[in-house]
Amino acid sequence: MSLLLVDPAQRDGVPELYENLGIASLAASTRQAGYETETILTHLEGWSYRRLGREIADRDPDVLGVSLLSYNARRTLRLLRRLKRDGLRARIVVGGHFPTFNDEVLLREWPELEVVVRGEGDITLVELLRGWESAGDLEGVKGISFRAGGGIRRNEARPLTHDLDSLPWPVRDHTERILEMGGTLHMTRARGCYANCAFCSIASFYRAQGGPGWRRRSTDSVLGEMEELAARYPGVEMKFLDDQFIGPGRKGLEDTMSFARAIIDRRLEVPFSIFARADSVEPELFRVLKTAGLRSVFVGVESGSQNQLDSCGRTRDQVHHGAHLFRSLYRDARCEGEPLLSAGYPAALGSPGERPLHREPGHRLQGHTVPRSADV
Ligand code: B12
Ligand code: SF4
Repeated sequence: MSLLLVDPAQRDGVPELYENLGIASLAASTRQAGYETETILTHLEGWSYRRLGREIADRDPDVLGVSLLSYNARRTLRLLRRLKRDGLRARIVVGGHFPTFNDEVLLREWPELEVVVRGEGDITLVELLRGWESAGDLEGVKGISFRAGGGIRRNEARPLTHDLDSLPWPVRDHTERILEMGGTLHMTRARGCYANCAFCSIASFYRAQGGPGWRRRSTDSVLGEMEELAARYPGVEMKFLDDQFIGPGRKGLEDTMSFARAIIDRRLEVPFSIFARADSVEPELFRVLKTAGLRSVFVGVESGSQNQLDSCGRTRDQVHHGAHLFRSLYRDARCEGEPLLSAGYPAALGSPGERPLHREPGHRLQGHTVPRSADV
């Protein structure tokens, strides 16, 4: 049974250079289970939706798996409708954040879709393919929604995969080309997040599967993959995509400290970047991480005004604490003549009650901008 996994483009025809680790993880699990899986990253190819349609039709897979986000769902669904009208034979399954929360409406309004996978798809997709292959019923496949008996059936949620080491490492079908084109090398150490910011889908996504939100791979597994990638792509920076690289509480800090020390002990010398919450910024930990190869930290600040931070469940003190520390690390780094540490400040735009920043009372974010920050 052949499977084609597709990440639809962000914008028509604009190339973007990264491996989608959701697709790459699904490809790894299904190949390990013996399926013939091909992957298309539309954004990397720079294809239009029209061209994507032609490429899917030419490949004529038995099963087409599409990853949907809110921003590209409607456009992609219209393409799938057109492909089905034109005779596409493949069974279509969709997954990702948007389908997870919209399974019923998708199945009601888009008859082209056969199954929606909710939550993590690694094991679910393999079980679904086996179910289809054996023409058995799908009632026992946890984590899927599908049409049955004239209605929509929502099977029980699949519990999260607690042992992330049990999953195969993501495939790297496109990485070589991505790097040749100047793109980014993606990595993961953990999945999920322990926080619960009002505007973010992460907590609900993983808690719908029973939690705990944050899980990590063993240090041996991560270092093994880093070593292998470093041997294949020497000197390339690895970008950890984990929603929170640092786990919850004191244990999370200690655990990250041991990970950083393990990198130093193995003399990996791999530059890397991470995402972290401002309240997990602890000076000693970040000094050791920097020695281990940390080059960049992306901190979600969301806003400079307490008004807005309230709606996200954050305090400005946490944010300022983080910003101060990065400033001092930056200065240390500059004094030592080493590579600089920089921080990014994305903002949650469009929150209820939001006002232009210059009208916000007490807005002080810009005063804390770390020099050379890429995303302020
Ligand atoms: C790294 C990242 C990026 C990177 C790389 C994008 C990428 N797709 O690789 C960059 C910076 C480019 C980026 C951009 C954007 N991102 Co982003 N990104 C992430 C982040 C932090 C990690 C993605 C990841 O690799 N996860 C790890 C893998 C293993 O998990 P996964 O992707 O969820 O896949 C699993 C399941 O979802 C499921 N699954 C997924 N697809 C499919 C398909 C099938 C057929 C099946 C069966 C299962 C299945 O199985 C997978 C394996 O378990 C996520 C947050 C997160 N934790 O996922 C946000 C996230 C995906 N991004 C988000 C957004 C909004 C965007 C942008 C639209 C932002 C913008 N305004 O431009 C763009 C869209 C770009 C794009 N083409 O994807 C939102 C999506 C929310 C939504 N409702 O759709 C997320 C969830 C963050 C959030 N909570 O707000 N992003
Ligand atoms: S800390 Fe980040 S990933 Fe976690 S819930 Fe908040 S915004 Fe989402």
